[in-house]
Amino acid sequence: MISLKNQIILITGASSGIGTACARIFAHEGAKLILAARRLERLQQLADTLAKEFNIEIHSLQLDVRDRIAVESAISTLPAAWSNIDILINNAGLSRGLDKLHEGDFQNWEEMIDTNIKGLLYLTRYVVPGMVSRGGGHVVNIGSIAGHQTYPGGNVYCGTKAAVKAISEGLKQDLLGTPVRVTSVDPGMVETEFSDVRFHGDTERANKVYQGVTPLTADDVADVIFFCVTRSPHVNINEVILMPVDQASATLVNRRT
Ligand code: NDP
Ligand code: 8X3
Repeated sequence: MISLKNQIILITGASSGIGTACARIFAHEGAKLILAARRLERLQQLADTLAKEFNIEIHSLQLDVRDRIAVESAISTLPAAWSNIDILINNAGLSRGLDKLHEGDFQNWEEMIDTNIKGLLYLTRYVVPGMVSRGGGHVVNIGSIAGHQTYPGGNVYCGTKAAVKAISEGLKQDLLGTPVRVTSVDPGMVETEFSDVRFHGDTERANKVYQGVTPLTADDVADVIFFCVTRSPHVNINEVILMPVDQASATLVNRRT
């Protein structure tokens, strides 16, 4: 197992859910964290808590990953002590709506495509060259079971996560001959703000997603990501699918109520 002490880890979407859980598990190991998301206040609160609890350094970045120029500027203007990113966790992402494709909302589509695909590409494009030239690094993309199996109403979200799967595979191929590692971590149902965001704040509808099942927690996913990034440097975990015991596929869920 490799140590994460003083490793520089950039986590997108660190203000909630899986991103926050990753920040906590890496902070516990003494990593130096760059936390990125749009909600700066939340990032700062998290940074204050983790810095005090684990005595580590944290750099917060208010960033909308959909804005290519902002991503370029954020990465190119990192202070020298933060610029050699060792691990990139491409976690920022969202679903919007569950409409049939032929009734879909264009704004929802654009938000998902711009965040889940283009945002992930921008971060990768601006961070990975440094990893290649320094001779080491690891990119972890958060995909989904939705990238492997499509479900009714999932159309565009599932398409974005299928794209993440293809992009992860392509990046691994393009980095062959370098020591840079690429992993896709693809969860099933995880209870976070995900469904609240999908249903635009309709909490009652969001809560129904997790009714009668024991979903994964954000910590469960962070634990798997931690495992992937701490393997020996010659080991690349290409892809991990994890889901709750109560879930067998994107559509097959055992509900007790
Ligand atoms: P949350 O809604 O709890 O967290 C999503 C995070 O993404 C937030 O921190 C949000 O921050 C950030 N984000 C969204 N849009 C942007 C943007 N344009 N720029 C920067 N940050 C952004 O959901 P999860 O933790 O569940 O989601 C994390 C990842 O896991 C996503 O890629 C999701 O698709 C994936 N996933 C989730 C599953 C689940 O069941 N929950 C299952 C499989 C995969 P802010 O709003 O402050 O910008
Ligand atoms: C999130 C899991 O099944 O809601 O990617 O699409 S699912």
